[in-house]
Amino acid sequence: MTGTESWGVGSRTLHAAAPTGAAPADGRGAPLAGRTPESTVAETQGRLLFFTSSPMGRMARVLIREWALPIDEEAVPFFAPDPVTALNPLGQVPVLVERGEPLFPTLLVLERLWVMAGEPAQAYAPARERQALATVLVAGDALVAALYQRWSGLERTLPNNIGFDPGQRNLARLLATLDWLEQGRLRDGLTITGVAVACCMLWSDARGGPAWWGRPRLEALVAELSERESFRSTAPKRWRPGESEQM
Ligand SMILES: N[C@@H](CCC(=O)N[C@@H](CS)C(=O)NCC(=O)O)C(=O)O
Repeated sequence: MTGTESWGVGSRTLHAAAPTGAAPADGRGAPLAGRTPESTVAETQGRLLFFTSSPMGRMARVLIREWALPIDEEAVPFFAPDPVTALNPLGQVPVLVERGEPLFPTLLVLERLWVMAGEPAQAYAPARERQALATVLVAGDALVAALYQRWSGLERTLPNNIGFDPGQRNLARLLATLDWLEQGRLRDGLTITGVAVACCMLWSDARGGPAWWGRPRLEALVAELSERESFRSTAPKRWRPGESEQM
């Protein structure tokens, strides 16, 4: 299968315009300059592959909706490594496909969406914030890895030869990153880093992940962002191990 073909599975949704109407005066959520809902529909520039409840996929979907980007959203079934691996050797989502060229991992996808949106300064200042965004994404990997390990139910097959529990270490890494962000590394409003950390922690809540609250700036930011239509319309379903619903 090439990058330009469709899976024939999942659902596709085109987001033609920012769902909450006019952009705020501070430019948050501003659509592309000169773009109308009609022209956006006519000029679809790419497609985003994601798993329905994926936190990394949600980051991209939120930004597509906030910025009314001409990207077709295409859900692929969890867990479908083969078709995803045909595009991304890591077998992970999100993957942004433009003119048949797949783009990953998440950091590059989010930065590409920011460029497509006209590089809104309110959302991202790469020189100052790239380290924070990259660190949040690594912490998100740690969260996902810790919960996958827990849910797999796989038993120990050897004595512990490394002296620590990798799942616990991944969760500790995540929580230390949240402390680090809390020390003045989060801006108010819709920023890419804020969207990224909010998507991780809201996914964690929906999956019975670790307690992360008690960090006032982060709590306030997640509460504010989760009220936006872009977050409401992409919220992951609640899921616990053993439930039959798709993860
Ligand atoms: N480091 C990757 C992480 C992406 C990731 O973890 N995606 C998850 C869904 S949130 C996934 O595809 N999981 C399936 C797998 O790991 O095989 C990135 O930045 O894109």
